[in-house]
Amino acid sequence: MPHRPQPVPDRMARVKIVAAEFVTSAATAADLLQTPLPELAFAGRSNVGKSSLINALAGRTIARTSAAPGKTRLANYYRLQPDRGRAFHLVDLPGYGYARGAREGRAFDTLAHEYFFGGPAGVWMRPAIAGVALLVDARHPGLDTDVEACDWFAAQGCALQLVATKADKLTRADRQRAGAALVKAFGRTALMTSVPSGEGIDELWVWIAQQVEQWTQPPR
Ligand SMILES: Nc1nc2c(ncn2[C@@H]2O[C@H](COP(=O)(O)OP(=O)(O)O)[C@@H](O)[C@H]2O)c(=O)[nH]1
Ligand SMILES: [Mg+2]
Repeated sequence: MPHRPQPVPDRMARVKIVAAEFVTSAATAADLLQTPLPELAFAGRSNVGKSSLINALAGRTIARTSAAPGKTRLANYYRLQPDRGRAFHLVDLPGYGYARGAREGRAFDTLAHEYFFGGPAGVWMRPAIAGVALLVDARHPGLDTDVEACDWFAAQGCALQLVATKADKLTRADRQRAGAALVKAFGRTALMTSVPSGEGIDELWVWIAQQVEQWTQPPR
């Protein structure tokens, strides 16, 4: 089915990225950055397409992608400067749930928890977080690990966007079924995206730009 782009508000449409670069990888809480920039965190299972989506959003290759799951056990920071508005960080959180109960799942739990609550007191939500995009594979709606992650992020009270990836792999019939299954499993609508067709990229930009715009730097 050819992808028909949804209309997006003119003001936000077609964000141009004037600079995009990899900043650093954090393996432990001590490596997590403390900067004055707002952060958009990308979470999801290994191989769901986080790095590919970050490259599509950036309009260039800044994140390493891999057909073999389970490579990223780090939080990777990318700095993006849109043509309008402030610069921000995209934070690619470690993939989770590839092998249940395996080391990777625990690494996600630890680093994601520290990412959210890593302050000296260990009780505040990282003030830099402007929003979380939770990526789920459109072909596998409602996996336990994804639903658990969604509930966990929602409970932290941050702006959360559910993003379904690899929509190009669905037939028209599968697509309708997947959309309904996603709503049933997560209780929210997922934004359908595809890197090869470009579906959903502008819409995701609209959401990101809104979160970055609405974010206010917390008092120090
Ligand atoms: N067909 C299709 N493949 C995708 C899409 N996004 C990612 N992939 C593929 O899925 C694999 C994992 O992607 P990657 O971005 O490395 O996943 P990550 O582990 O979540 O960072 C790679 O082989 C990508 O080429 C998509 O939208 N459509
Ligand atoms: Mg990756």
